[in-house]
Amino acid sequence: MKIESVELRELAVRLRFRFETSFGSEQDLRKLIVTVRSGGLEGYGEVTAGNEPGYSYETTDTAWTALEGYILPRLLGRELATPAELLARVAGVRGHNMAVAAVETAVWDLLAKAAGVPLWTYLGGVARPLPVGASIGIQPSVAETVAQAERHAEQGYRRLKFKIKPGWALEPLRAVREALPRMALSVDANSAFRLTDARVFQELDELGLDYIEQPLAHDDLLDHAKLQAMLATPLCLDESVHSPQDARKALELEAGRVINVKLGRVRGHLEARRVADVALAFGAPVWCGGMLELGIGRAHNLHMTSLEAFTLPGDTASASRYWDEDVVEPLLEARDGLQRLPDGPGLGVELKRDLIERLTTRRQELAAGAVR
Ligand code: OSB
Ligand code: MG
Repeated sequence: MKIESVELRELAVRLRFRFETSFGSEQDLRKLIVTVRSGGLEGYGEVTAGNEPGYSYETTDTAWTALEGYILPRLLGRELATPAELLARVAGVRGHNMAVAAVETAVWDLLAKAAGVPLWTYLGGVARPLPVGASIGIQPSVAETVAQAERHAEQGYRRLKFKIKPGWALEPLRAVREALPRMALSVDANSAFRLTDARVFQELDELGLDYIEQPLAHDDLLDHAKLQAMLATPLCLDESVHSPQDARKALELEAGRVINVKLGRVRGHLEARRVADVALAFGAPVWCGGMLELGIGRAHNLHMTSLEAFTLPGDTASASRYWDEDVVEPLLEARDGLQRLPDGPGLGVELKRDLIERLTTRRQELAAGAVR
């Protein structure tokens, strides 16, 4: 398959709610979508970076720059038979995993379409209903947190995850646990605490949480291992794991016992599958994290979640939870906390081209031969 051209588009989209985490708060998002063209077919990918470098150093703008300046010039006009060849061609680009993942996942979509099979089949997944949970941002009050928890539990979500930060952890979680004694619950600190805050986690340890996600610094496996040794609740790593090697080191050190896999963070489907394989070898459960994706990224998440290693509910909630209108059809909706795999070749979703055109704020077409 020869990559003939790639279209980059930036879309301005508004979340149905303001999403607050320990690293910031956002509602108006700038999203990049990538279309890769080859042999009359199109593959779609989505950049999962935020507007600001809060979760990761990558942003919408760094992803555009990396794709235009360094990643796409290494791919345009090239004959690529497999995603492994794509990764080899961009091996000289250190980091910028979310930018690479957008085109890597688009190429998987293309390859699956060329083979005439759904992406989950091409990835080696298993057709099954996919249990999903909801990630609930920091709320203005404990009462609002409990109300959100009850609403999402009623909608059938299989696990509720609450964003926490120093000063906002014990009180809201104790209230939620009291309201929902048997619900699967977790928390996500997005790296906001230090080992000297261990007391907070020892108190959370009493609430029967499924796991505590990324309590400590993004690059600190050592202190995560020290904290894990003090707790019965498994720690789950998100920001700390960018590769299969990171996963191995984390699990070998017991810096955590669960891994959140995000396509953007680990460079795409091939590396995500390798992270899942490492976790499987350690007996550590994995689940698919979310990055407030539009339908393209959401569909990729569902296909990835079809892999057998994904045994815990993911963050891939209903599209309508996030957006008044999504950019793909069909709408990816969970029913009773279960998402279904889209069928049809590749991603199995169609772009709503008129809507995408209306949301577009920046567009660029890069063609083989037209760039260096
Ligand atoms: O840490 O999982 C996270 C969103 C943006 C950045 C980081 C995270 C999140 C979420 C939202 O938790 C998950 C979702 O509902 O898409
Ligand atoms: Mg997280």
